[in-house]
Order: sequence, then C-alpha cells, then structure tokens
Amino acid sequence: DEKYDFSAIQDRWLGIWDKLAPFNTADVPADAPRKYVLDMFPYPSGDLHMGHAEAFALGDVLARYWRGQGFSVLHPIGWDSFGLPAENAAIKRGIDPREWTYQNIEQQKTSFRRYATSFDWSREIHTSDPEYYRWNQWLFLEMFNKGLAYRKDSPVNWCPNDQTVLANEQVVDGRCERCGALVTKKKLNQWYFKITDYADRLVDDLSLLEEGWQSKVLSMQRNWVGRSNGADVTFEIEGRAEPITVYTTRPDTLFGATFMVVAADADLAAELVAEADAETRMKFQDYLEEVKKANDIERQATDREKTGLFSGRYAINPVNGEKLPIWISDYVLADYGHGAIMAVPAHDQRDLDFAKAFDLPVRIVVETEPVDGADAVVDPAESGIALPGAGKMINSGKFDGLTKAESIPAIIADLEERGLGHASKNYRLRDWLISRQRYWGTPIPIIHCGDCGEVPVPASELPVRLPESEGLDLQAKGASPLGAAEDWVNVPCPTCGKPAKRDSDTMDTFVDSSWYFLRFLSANSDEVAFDVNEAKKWAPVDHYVGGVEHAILHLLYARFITKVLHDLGYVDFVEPFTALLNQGMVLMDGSKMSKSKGNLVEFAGELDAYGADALRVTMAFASPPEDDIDWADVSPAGAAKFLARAWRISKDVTTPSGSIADDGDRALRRETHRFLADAPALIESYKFNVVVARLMELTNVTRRAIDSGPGAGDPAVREAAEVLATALNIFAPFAAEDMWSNLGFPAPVALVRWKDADPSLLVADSVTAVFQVNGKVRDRVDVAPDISAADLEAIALASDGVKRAIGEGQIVKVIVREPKLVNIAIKA
Ligand code: ANZ
Ligand code: ZN
Repeated sequence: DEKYDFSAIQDRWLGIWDKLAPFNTADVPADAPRKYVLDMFPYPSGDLHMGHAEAFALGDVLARYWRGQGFSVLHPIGWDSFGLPAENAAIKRGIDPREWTYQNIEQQKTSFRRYATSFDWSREIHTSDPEYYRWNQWLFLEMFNKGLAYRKDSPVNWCPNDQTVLANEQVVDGRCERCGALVTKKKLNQWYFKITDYADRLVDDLSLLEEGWQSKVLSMQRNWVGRSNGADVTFEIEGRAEPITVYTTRPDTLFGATFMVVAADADLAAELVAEADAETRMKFQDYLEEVKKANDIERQATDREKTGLFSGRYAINPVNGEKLPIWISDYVLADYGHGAIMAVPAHDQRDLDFAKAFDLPVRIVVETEPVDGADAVVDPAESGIALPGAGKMINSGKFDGLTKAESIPAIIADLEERGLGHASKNYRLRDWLISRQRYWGTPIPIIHCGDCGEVPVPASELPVRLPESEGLDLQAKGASPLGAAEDWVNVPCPTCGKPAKRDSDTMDTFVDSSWYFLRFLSANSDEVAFDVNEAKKWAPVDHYVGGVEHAILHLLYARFITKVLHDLGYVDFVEPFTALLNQGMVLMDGSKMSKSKGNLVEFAGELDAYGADALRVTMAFASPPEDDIDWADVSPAGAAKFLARAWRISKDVTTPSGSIADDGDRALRRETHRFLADAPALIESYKFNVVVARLMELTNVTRRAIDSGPGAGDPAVREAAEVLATALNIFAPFAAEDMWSNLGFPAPVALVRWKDADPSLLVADSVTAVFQVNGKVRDRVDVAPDISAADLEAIALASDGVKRAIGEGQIVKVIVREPKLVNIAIKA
C-alpha cells in the first residue's frame, strides 16, 4: 500500500500551484461576491517564526474558506521592510540595510511558499521600495496641504541608545520599546500628523466595530484617545495680570479646592517663581532637574512619594474668593489640560497625598455614606483615603443639596455667566510624531528654503529616493544620517531656485503600515497610490488577522489615515478593518519563546519535521485562536496521523467520480451533511478548533463505513471523501489537493465550491414505529420521524405481521400516534 508521504505530496503540488497561480485576483468583476482577507504584514527581520506560522495559518483558513463559499478572495502579502530592527541588524553585521532586508524577504517568501499560504503574489509589496514609499510621500503632502502635517519644537522622547526620537506609544514603562534603554527628553523640531483633530471620531466610530472587534481592543483604543468631559475654570492670581486656567472633571468640587498645583516643567512654574526669593528659585531649579528624570507614567503613579515646593504665590477661588496657595509639583503633567490643577484633597487621592505631605487643609464638599457599617465617614485628613464624592453637595454655598449630576451643569453655568469658566473636553491623545533621525525610512518630501520656508517637493519629482547608505554614518548621533549626504541634501528651492536643503528626517514606519492595505489594491500602479474604484470594490478589509500587540498603535494610525483619506475623497468608508482576529501567542512550556531562554522552536525546523499541513492543522486545532498555544502541549505528529487517515480514505474509495450519492448509506451521508451544515457558522465565528475536531470525527465514521459498514464502494463513502478534501483544503492544502486528485478531479481543490448541506439529511434519520393488533405487538418498522398519520397507517396495514394477525378479522378502529405507534382493533 502506498503510504502518506507529506514531503513528496508537498513537492508535487508546489510545482503545480506555481504554474496555476490559482490565487491571483486580477479581473474580479465588481458584482462578484468578494472578501478581503489580510494578515498584518511581517517585518523581514529573519526567517518567519512560530508566531507567523500561527497568524498566517489562521488568515489562510479564512481566505480559503471564503473561496470555498464561492467568493472572490483578495489575500495579498507584502513586507513592512523599513525601520529600526532591520537597520540595527544591518549595522551590527556591517552590511547595507537594503541588502539585509531583501535577503530576509527572500527567505520569508520561500517559507510562505512552503507553508502553502494562498496569496496573490502578483500584488506583493515592500514598503522600502521607492514604488511604495513614493506614496507615503504623496500621503504626507496631501496631509501637509490640508494642514494635517506640521512641524513644531517640542520635548520629545529620546532613546539615548538608538539615538532617535520615539513616539509616546513606543515608550513602554519609561523604556524604549525596541532596545529597552531608559528614555530621556530632548527638544527638537519635529514633524507631526494632527491625529488630535480626529480624536472624537476615533472614539465615536468604535461603535461601528462592536461586532467585528474584541471589546478588549475597543477599550484599549478608547483609553488611548482618553477623552474626558469636564470644565475649564479660571483662577485670578494675586499680583499677576494673567489668570491661570485649570481643567477639572469635577467642577462640583470647586468649594473643596484648598490649593493649586502647577506642573514643575510647565513654563508657568518658572514664571511664577521668577519673582520669588533666591532660596525658592534655587530649590525650584534643583527640583526641575529631578523631575526631568522621571517619565509621565512614573510621575502619575499613585504610590509615588509626593514632592514639590510652594511658589510663593496665591490664586483666588472664583466661587468663594478664597486665597489658595500655588504649589509646584511633578504629579501634574505639563502637557495635559492646562498643566495646572485645582487641588481637592478631600476627593482626589493624589491631591490628598500631596496635602498630607505638605500639611495643607482638607475640606469635604460632597456628602459620602459611611462604608462597611461604620458609624460615620472617616475624615480623609485622618484616614488618608480620599472620598469618592458621589453624594450631595455640602459646604458649597447656594449649591448645597444638589446631586453630582445636577451640580456639574449648574456650576458650569454659573461660571460661564461670570466669564470664569466653560464646559470642556480633554484627550490623552497627542499628535503623532512622525520624524525619525534614522536612515532606513521614507524621506520626508519637504525642502527647507531660507526665503520660502517649508516647500513641498513637486509631485512630478516624487519619489524622493533614499540615497545609498555607503559613506553615511548610520549611527550619527542625534541627527539624521541623511543630513550628511551632501549631494542629496543640497538642492535648489523648487519655488525660488535659491540653494536650499532637503528635510533629512525619515518617517515613522507606522506611516507605511497605516495605509498599506489600500496599496494592495493597485500594487503595481505608478499612477496612483491606489485606485479609487478598486478601493470601492475590495475595501474595507473583511478579516484582519494579527497580534494583539498592535491593538493600539498600528490600528489607531490606520484608522486615522483611513478617515483622512475618506475626508480627502479617496475612500467611501471610515473604518479600515471590519473584523479583527487577534490570535494568541505561541508559547513554550508556559513562557514566551526566545533565543536567550533557549526555548525557541524554529519554524523551519518544524516545517521540515512535520510539513506545512500538520503544522497548520496543529495551529488551528490547538485552541480557540484568541488563546495562547503552548507548543509543549500540542502534537503536530498527531495532526500528521489524522491527515494520513483522511488521505487514506481518498485512496480507498472505489466508486467512480460522479456516482450518485443519493443511493449511498444514509447514516454516513447524514454525518457528512451535518458537517457541511455546521462548518460555515463555526468558521465565521473563528471556532477553527471545533471544525478540525468535526473533520476528525467525519474521518473516523467514514473509515468505519469502509471497514465495517457498507464498504468502500458505497457512494456515500465517496461523498464523504470529497467533502473531506474540500474542507480539509482550508487547513491542510497539500493533503487536500492530493486527496482531490486521488478522487479523480483536476487541481486545484482550493477553488472548488463546497457542497451545500441537504436539509432532508439533517433530521434524525428514522424512528421505530410499533404496530399492534388488539394491543399485541405484531411488527416494528423504521420510518421517517416526520411521517404523516395516513402514511404510517398505510405502512402498518401493509405490514406482513399485521396482516397475519388480522387474518379474517374485521377492523373496527385504527389509532395512529405518528411516528411511533399504530394500534389496530379487530373483531374476530
Ligand atoms: C479637581 C478634581 C477633584 C479632579 C476630584 C478629580 C477628582 P482625566 O479624567 O484623566 O481627564 N488633572 C487635570 N489636569 C491635569 C494635569 N495636567 N496633570 C495631572 N492631573 C491633571 O482627569 C482629569 C482630572 O485630573 C482633573 O479633575 C484634575 O483633577 C486632574 F475629586 O480636578 B480634577
Ligand atoms: Zn525658496
């Protein structure tokens, strides 16, 4: 007997698929049913790893499934090939980042091919190709012209190790996301995208994604934008013409303000102490130095010891005219709200901690119920615990007795009347810093002219190509390496012709990935970034598959740029990804795999050992896709065994193709059609592991039918084998293709439409009806459960056992309880 040989099967079908190119989607008519299935494209930083193996297996399941349902499926692939990892690796090895990058792309391509991912290779993109990044430059200029790209001087997160600016999102617990170095602050003139203009829409449009995205990811997006509602309140300052404005979410606590706090690094702080005594000024300078060492997260930590100093100045509370000392501290952030707060220690924990540290007064202004059976509310000044303050207002003059919900609008109206405040919103979200002082990225298409300022590179001169890296110091300290490319950087001003300089920064690679899903639609066009009609046809993406580590950054930027493109009239939708599948991680012995831990499972090694099919089945079968997979607990060898069993069935079938399944064994047919009926909903709700289990079951019952049932020649066996092949194609494309060929059909099985479930086969097949004559059982017959009373009576009367029992007797009455009983009363 021929044995299941996965590696021979792989070799055979790879060659045939290369010739057929079955997954190219060039000429799909606009009215064909379509799906766009996309995996987050990989960084080419080495070969594919087990994380890729999982994500791309799951994405491919969806792509192949929809093809099997008769859809045209766009399933493209590309590489996110600019960026720091590639550049650092290249520096380490002393070779050109370009060379290193494209070598890795080749390696990953080879692995993808072996993994049988069903991509449309004709649409392959690399973000580091000028054919791609020229459209980053186009996008930048579109945004520049709309006022959505601008430069400003600002303190930026600086990685002293990578010598580059980092976006807030790239700082994790105060450290560089890439290399782990402690991040410091530095002032630089930088390019920004004005994502804050879209803050409300980035929150509000999340409601469009409630069906397709995990609620966890939705709330991460919401929190990142961090919208809050409150009021701006103006406080006069003694001896200063300019008042201070503060942002508060609790204007109802205004009467409880007992001091003010200004962020130590806000300009206002320096200004306030400028006229203080020499000692205060000295103390302030020392303090400021200390503050600069901490990042925003540390500064706001509730368990951080409160530090600060008195500025020597006072503010006036607008509601009661009280004098409030103005303090300076780091727990207030310079770039949130107005960089200053009114402190309400009774009802805000950080303010209370500060008040206790510096012996400042505490005044309760919102009634609170005693908790846990206590007799009375404990004074926060004593307990050290701020009161939540959701009750009625007290100690608040004419507002006493109002609830929180009543008082907030009442106080805001009162302030507004007196010109001292108004309702306001605030966001945690900051504009997107896109400048990078690195080589391996998209050059910013701006020319700086002494006379004309920032001049866009004319569209006809795009792309601004990245100069060769040779001769450039890729590790130039604190400045972009491109600045030293004399021939490249010195150009005439496009407007006035005078000597001018190119901008030497490159773009954050999150710009590249913010719109790449649209580039696939016109991957080979040198006329447009993407064709508007193709976008209408294919986009938004129906299934986007990728790691939850991108739940904030990449998705937020892609959502933002999609809205920008919508407003510019290029796309007719506002959200790029209708449904999002965030796969879990592949772990080893309960922990993350890594070289340093010595628990790294290499994708290539597993591929050699078990083959693509067994790996893919393992990935799908291990757990629901959102859960982590522990590679120590799964069995690719078991998956291979299952595939061998399924494949063997296709070899054993003896009926010719085209034999009529209707004549086949009903029990087996029922199993087959139950699978066909259940699988779509299971796959569409990402229960891939259940579908694999069902295929294993179907394989087993088919084997039993061959060995100890109606036998290999029953048409129902052929039907089951055909369904196994078409369905297995989504998990195990090589084995499925070979099975399909064994069953006598031409390749590729991947484009064969799944058989529809026959509803008549889905009901319980039969029940046993009992026929009695004068209360004595005379016969038993299997009948359809939905048999009619008349049919059942007719069958009963025709039964030999019943006929014998009646003999010459006279029927007086027939009682039919379909489908289970017929009782016939006779007179002898
Ligand atoms: C008085 C008050 C009383 C406050 C109270 C809270 C509770 P979110 O929801 O995050 O927007 N705040 C304002 N600007 C700040 C800054 N630059 N740095 C640190 N804290 C700042 O938080 C808004 C609240 O955070 C504001 O409301 C303010 O404290 C504080 F019982 O004002 B609140
Ligand atoms: Zn000029």
